[in-house]
Amino acid sequence: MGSTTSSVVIRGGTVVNADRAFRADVLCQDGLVVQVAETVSSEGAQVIDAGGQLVMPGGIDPHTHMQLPFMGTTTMDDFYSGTAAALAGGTTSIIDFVIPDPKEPLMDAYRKWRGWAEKAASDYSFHVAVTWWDESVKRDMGTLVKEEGVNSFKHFMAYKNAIMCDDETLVSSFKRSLELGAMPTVHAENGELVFLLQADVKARGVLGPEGHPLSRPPAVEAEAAQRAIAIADVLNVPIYVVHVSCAESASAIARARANGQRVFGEVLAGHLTVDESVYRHKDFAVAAAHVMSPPFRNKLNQEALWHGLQSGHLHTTATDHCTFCAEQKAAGKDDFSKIPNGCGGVEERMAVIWDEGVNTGRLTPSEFVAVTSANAAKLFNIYPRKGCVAPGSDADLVVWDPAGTKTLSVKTQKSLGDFNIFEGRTVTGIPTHTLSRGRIVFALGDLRAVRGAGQYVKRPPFGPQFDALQRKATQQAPQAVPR
Ligand code: URQ
Ligand code: ZN
Ligand code: ZN
Repeated sequence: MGSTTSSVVIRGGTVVNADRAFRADVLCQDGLVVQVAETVSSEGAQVIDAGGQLVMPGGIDPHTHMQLPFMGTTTMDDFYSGTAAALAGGTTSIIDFVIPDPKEPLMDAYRKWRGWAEKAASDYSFHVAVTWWDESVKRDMGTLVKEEGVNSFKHFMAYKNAIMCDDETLVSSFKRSLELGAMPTVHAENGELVFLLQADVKARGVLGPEGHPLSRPPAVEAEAAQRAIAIADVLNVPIYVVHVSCAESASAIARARANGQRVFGEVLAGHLTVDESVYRHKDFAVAAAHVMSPPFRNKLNQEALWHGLQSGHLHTTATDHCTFCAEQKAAGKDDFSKIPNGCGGVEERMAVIWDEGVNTGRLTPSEFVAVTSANAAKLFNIYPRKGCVAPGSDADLVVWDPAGTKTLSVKTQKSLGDFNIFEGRTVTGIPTHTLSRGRIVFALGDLRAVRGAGQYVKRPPFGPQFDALQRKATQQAPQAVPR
């Protein structure tokens, strides 16, 4: 079966979208879904037998870092290897991050990252981080929204003396995001507290990876989440909190949403399944391999995160795929605060969420589609082009065998990382075929990712929906009191 063709028919499967599941064949032509019906003509088409399987929108991972220069090194996966790994796991789009150095013009950083991503095998898009502020940043945000199809801006509230932004930047950038119809997003950890706690933990002689979670307790995340939510509330701008890892942050989001505030939350597959015991592993390399921020938490937090997804207070799942090898992690062998932060997962996310979510009854197949694809497409304004199996949508599809099994391992992963945080986990429910804009890029274990075949996905601003918010924001502005 060749890897490219203008026509593919997926026959005999059950289509699962975020709103419903139904028996249908799918005809793809020239990169698009053209027909979804009980039977479709397969004249001149390649045919995939999906009998007994599900046909779902390809996964969208809204949080990856391919080829990221960070903490003095650069991740193992670049935009080709990372997106190839994604396709092998049924994820067909990533939203990565442009992260300007402080004082680096946003447009310069954006052009740099766009160059790096030309090798991508899957479609991709970028959140752009606002890591500093002046009028040129405000101007570049406008250019990015109006000309480059960026509709989300990231803010790191952690990583002091590096990419952390202060409240002035948060307020200025959130306000600008509302003006532009763009979604502000945050990495919510109080970087000042982390900095102090890191010094405190080391002063007590704890220098190994077990010190990492001690310096970033849930309260440090919850404070930042609540602060970002409060700033967004006052400015009346929506906000998306990335990698929500603890019950406290999930509760803060649920409270804000119950008050009618537009707050959205993302959960990593890792935080749903891996716990803080990994940091006490006797082997430095294993403990260090799990150093990411926010850290893996006490197991009790996992049920709170699942409840967030089930209740609709948390909306997307992601991976924060950011792979550093043992040699890179060893930079922190004498000081945990120097271990490059990041773990993999872009290939495993879909199967892990299916196994832990659907097989346990926490999520229906449609809810699985919502949290692995459709909600990210809606929140970042590319639905139903992405995140849906319907005529006119991109033919980004995954054929899913709910009875198939696989043991996840670094030995078989496509990522160039040398560790797998899901090592040894046997999952039931795996992709058998992945189509990227109608091209068969993964078939029965055979990966046919094509370097450079991925396209940059422009994401339009949230014009009309945001207009009402802007009106409310101005109405709330204090009226001049007549003297
Ligand atoms: O903080 C992030 O999201 C980036 C730098 C990846 N690393 C991590 O530990 N999460
Ligand atoms: Zn982060
Ligand atoms: Zn990240």
